[in-house]
Amino acid sequence: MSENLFQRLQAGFPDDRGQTAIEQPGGRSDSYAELEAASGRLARLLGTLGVAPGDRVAVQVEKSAEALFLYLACLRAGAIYLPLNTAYTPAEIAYFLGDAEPKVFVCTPASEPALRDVAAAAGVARLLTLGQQGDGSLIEAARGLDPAAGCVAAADDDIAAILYTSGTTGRSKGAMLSHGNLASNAAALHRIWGFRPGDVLLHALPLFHVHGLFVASNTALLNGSRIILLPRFDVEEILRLLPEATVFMGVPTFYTRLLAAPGFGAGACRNVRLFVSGSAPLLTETFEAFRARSGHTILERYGMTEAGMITSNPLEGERRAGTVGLPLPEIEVRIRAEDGGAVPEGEIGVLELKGPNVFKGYWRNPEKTAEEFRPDGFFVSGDLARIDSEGYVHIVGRAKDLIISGGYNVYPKEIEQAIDALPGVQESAVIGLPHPDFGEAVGAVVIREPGSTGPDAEAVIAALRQRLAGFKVPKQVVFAERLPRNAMGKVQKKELREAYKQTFA
Ligand code: MCA
Ligand code: AMP
Repeated sequence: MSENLFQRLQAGFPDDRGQTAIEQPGGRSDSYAELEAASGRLARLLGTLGVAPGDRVAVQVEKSAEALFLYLACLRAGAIYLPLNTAYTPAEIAYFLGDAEPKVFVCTPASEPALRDVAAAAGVARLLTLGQQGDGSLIEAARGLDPAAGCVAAADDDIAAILYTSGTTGRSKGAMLSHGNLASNAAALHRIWGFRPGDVLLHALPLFHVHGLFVASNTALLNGSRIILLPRFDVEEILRLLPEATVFMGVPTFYTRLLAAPGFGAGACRNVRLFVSGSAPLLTETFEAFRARSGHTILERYGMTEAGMITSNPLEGERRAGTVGLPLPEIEVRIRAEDGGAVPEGEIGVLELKGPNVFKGYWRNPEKTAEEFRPDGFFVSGDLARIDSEGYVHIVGRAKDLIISGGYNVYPKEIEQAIDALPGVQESAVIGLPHPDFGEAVGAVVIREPGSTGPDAEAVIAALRQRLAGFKVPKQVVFAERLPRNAMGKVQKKELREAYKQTFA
């Protein structure tokens, strides 16, 4: 079946469109009728701005109902939605705009002065603003437009969204996700996680990544659920609102922070039927502590930007600590050696996968796309895994040099390049170190040029802050005489991780 993702979601909206779709605590509530009308007006607006199917609409805004409506409007108009982390600096935004060439860029009213020139330099035709309270020029411009915008036809292969994901080379690549990719994943999760009438989602994840935008929002919309939309993760707010929810999704940091809150316990979870964790490894210790404290067994699942969700622990049946469960329906998963060769059953290798969820390739980067697929169409995840005798997948590490900090991915290469460019620095190695709050935190080992006395750690951090999103800036910078290398000259990051593993203990 080939249909616009919006229409597929719409098929799950409640018959009574007066029911609540989005509730913003302390703010407005919008019904499903309002969600349809608001996204319709925005879709019309995109049309009047000359946005045609396939044109990109880049968006860097705070979380709000309107941000979700804008996503839905892009689907309806056949435009490609391109969400960007609010932490990105203007220098980072310049790269994304230059690469994606969006027709429209929506930013916050507060960041507009800093981004006006950046957008103009990238040739963006229209810069609009959207504030967290639904203020800004975007909503102004859509006011009074006909809400009955309809929905353009979309084939399964038509691109619905581009999500940038960094790479081992230090350059971000835009993963092109089609209507079919997103629809199949939403339908599969909706089914296997047993979404049912009356489910209420407490939504605390950001809306610019797969987890908050597709996994959480698409499944809840497909269910016609009430979504309690929090602007950000805030423990006090979660404790206050959790009793109203039946489903909660988060990165492991959400769960460790809940466990650190004295007020958290079974009472707060009394109506919850499902806690989902993903985006980073959930420690067995967190899994067990959460079960003991709340009486709930967290359901851990595994995914990536290029493929949405890939495996999940079962809703019914055993949810095993330290595993990410079984492949989703219609998704094939296998373990291969790094060179693509076979590995004995049960042994560790690189996880490869194939299915209707797998993306269409990297935006304007066919070479990189080709590198990540095997000739028989399997996508190479870059994650090291093994599959046990009962089919449960265990993610045991990463073949790619990647740090996951509080659910955000940081590619060391990008940070190393920024450090190496600083005067007085000869080279650097960026590593992930165990961190009690973020799981892993970014650390940098810096080698100064011979005879150079600077920069010091503060200067490195201050310089990086100018260019890079805050979550990428090292939480610790140390200096060394040289980097450990193997016979091939490759930096031995494992050795460095071992040497500095107590840094945040
Ligand atoms: C914020 N900071 C961080 C992080 N977040 N540092 C390291 N890692 C982080 N994740 C820094 C800021 O730069 C700032 O530093 C200081 O912490 C306070 O910022 P604030 O925004 O107030 O922090 P927070 O509200 O405590 O945020 C922590 C958080 C957030 C709630 C865990 O990072 C978060 O929502 N993470 C979820 C990420 C996510 O959705 N991932 C899914 C990706 P300073 O003060 O020094 O400037 S999708 C994915 O991975 C795949 C597909 C999958 O499987 O889901
Ligand atoms: P992203 O590039 O943001 O899409 O992040 C995808 C990566 O997050 C995957 O390739 C994994 O390395 C990691 N990941 C996601 N879920 C899990 C999980 N449950 N356990 C371990 N790693 C995970």
